[in-house]
Amino acid sequence: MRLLVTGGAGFIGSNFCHYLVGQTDSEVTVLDKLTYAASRESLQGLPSERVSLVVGDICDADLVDRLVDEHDAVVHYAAESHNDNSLSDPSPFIQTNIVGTFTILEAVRKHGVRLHHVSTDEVYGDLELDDPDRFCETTPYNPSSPYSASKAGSDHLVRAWVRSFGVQATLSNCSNNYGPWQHVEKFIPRQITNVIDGRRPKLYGAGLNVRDWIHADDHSSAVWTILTKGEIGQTYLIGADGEQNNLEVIRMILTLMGQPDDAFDHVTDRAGHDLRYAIDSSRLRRELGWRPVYRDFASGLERTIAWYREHEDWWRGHKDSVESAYASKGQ
Ligand code: NAD
Ligand code: TDX
Repeated sequence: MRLLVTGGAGFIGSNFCHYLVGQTDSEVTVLDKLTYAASRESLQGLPSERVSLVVGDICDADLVDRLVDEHDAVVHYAAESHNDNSLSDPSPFIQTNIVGTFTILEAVRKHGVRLHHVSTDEVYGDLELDDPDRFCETTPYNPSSPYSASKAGSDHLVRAWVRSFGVQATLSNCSNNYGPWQHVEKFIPRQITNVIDGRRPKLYGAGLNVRDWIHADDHSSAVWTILTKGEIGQTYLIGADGEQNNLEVIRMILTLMGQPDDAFDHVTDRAGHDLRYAIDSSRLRRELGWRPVYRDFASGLERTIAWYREHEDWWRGHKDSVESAYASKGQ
């Protein structure tokens, strides 16, 4: 299969490219604008005869049209992805996440090319801590932030293009990913690199907010499963039963890194901070036979800590500017 992977130089997209090279015989073209969140290094080591990078914008209709025409399927990861940034400046979120997805939809419609659209569980809003229910494919949309609202908008566009124009698309909504190549602005890499640097980890508010963690490799295998076995027009939720509150995660990181588990700071909470995400992925498991490999969050976290220790050159250049931006907001 010749695959066009948008956002393939970002965190999850680059992990997906490594998965494709290791587990399939696909040829891959990455289309990526190389925003602050991307890195060419995340694609280093992949064979050039199977993986190539086109630097460009998913909102560039001519470029997208030409690339889509040259491929058998598009896996669409490209997005502005950080909630905190969407609170400071929503504009690029509307442009890339909504207009960019529209641009891809028009190209796959014209050329009859298969699309898999990668989305997030945040489109469903949040759950109470004691709610026995988890998100499932029929949970109503109720996004809280400009980021999650823009992703919800992109999901609605994909569904409308399936229904109105017969576009051959599937969708997935996944929970919080962790693993290598994640930008240091995000929760887990920020805290790991803080400890490496002798800074104290920063916990928003009381830290009781729950996230449902999945390793990026498991997200990749789920996307490949849906791309190859999923039913057109359907949505699949991806999750690995990894609920942890943020306080527990910071304590785990500190302990795994040999520090006292109370050596962190409480900082200003995120505006509109979603309380809890939790995914019921039973449809994906039952209908398509997918299973996560990383079942033990602590050992996945330990490997991720080791990766950030070994790849300081990769994240070092971003660290000070990320921390100054957070500090200016009291975070
Ligand atoms: P990321 O920010 O690490 O990477 C996004 C990539 O998209 C970057 O390489 C960036 O350069 C590229 N990009 C941004 N705007 C672009 C544009 N206009 N044209 C071309 N490329 C552009 O994000 P991520 O965490 O890897 O997330 C990837 C996808 O997965 C997103 O769609 C996100 O909504 C979704 N998702 C993420 C998570 C998570 O936990 N990170 C969970 C569920 C779903
Ligand atoms: O320093 C921090 N301290 C802190 O307590 C940061 C950066 C975050 N947090 C909290 C906020 C969240 O409750 O940690 C939790 C995780 O924060 P993020 O890493 O920013 O992730 P989140 O907002 O949950 O969104 C992530 O998962 C869903 C991705 O960034 C999204 O792209 C994805 O859709």
